[in-house]
Amino acid sequence: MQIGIVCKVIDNYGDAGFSLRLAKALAIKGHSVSLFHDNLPTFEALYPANDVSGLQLIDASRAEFNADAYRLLDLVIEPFGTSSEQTEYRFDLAIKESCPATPWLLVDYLSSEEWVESFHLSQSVDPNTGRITSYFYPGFTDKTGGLIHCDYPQYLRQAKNTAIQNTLKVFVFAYPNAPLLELLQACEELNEQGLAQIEIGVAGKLPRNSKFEYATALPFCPQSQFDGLLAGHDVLFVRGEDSFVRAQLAGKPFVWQIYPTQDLAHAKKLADFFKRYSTGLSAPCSSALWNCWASWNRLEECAGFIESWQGLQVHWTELQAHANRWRNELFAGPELVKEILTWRSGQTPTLMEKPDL
Ligand code: TRH
Repeated sequence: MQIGIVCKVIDNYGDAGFSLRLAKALAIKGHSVSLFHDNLPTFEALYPANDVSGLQLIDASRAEFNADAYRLLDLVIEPFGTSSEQTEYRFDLAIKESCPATPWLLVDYLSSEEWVESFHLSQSVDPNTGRITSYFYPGFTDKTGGLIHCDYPQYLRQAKNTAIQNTLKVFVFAYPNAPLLELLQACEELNEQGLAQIEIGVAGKLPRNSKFEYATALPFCPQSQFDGLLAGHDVLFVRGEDSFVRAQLAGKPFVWQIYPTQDLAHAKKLADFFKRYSTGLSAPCSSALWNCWASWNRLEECAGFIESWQGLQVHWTELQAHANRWRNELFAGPELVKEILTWRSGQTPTLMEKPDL
């Protein structure tokens, strides 16, 4: 098939990171994929090699972009519905106009809230044009679209994650409002008191004017190396959506910093996911982990981060075993790329239908 992916980059790396992962996976399955975007520097950071055959990145913010050249698309995927007024270039509208009969699939943000099951694969009709948009919800249950895991490297999938020994290697990818300084100070103290041996790798910069013997600033790596980077650590502080999923596929204990929203909806989403994830943990371990997540996200009415982090140190063995179980469940669960292709195969064929669908 010829597949278009419409990616508007609102902020950070998540929109681009998810779209790129999806595009690469579809191209590797033999489809011809055009990834339309409006932020070249972000894609250059994530995908400097530009080496997946069948995948073409198209900067649709350039004046010479001509949507008419893409009339033959068999499917258009729009991750996150980012084609809203939030963004400047409405190339999504131009593509919509160019291929009016092509199935249009809007892939929403990942959530473990229950309502996503009933909205998954629902449709809406534009009253002006009659155009149908279908809605796809990634998720953690069989009634959702699942997660992208077909691209998880085989050599890492086979690696056994055993109990953490000697040095605890911590990876941190966080938003600027996270209590990073507290984490660094707490680890420094634990190390100096001989209570632990912790090393920390921070994606991005270390706090200004700080000197931490055990912490290193990590440069941004291409997305193709990201799973390897995570697998080289024992505990993962991740954020947003894509790194959050990859930490789970890595099968490591993790602390999730959710993308904060002004209406504070993120607090409920964090709690909903935690409830699902923590099932099967002992009560003391679950409560220690939640304290750490809540304080890392600076939720109201939670203990300080230093105290929470110290409280977590006795639980690594249980958390590691749990992370392995959870990862196996995810690998056995629905796979997003496959789900999208299955859905597309059930759609009314367009005039341009290709036999290889
Ligand atoms: O960058 P993010 O905070 O993205 C966010 C979220 O997706 C959020 O939900 C969304 O609303 C907002 O963007 C617009 O975090 P996320 O989702 O983990 O995306 C980061 C991507 O960057 C992911 O694909 C992994 C990749 N990455 C690398 O390839 N190399 C690196 O060194 C690092 C740190 C990340």
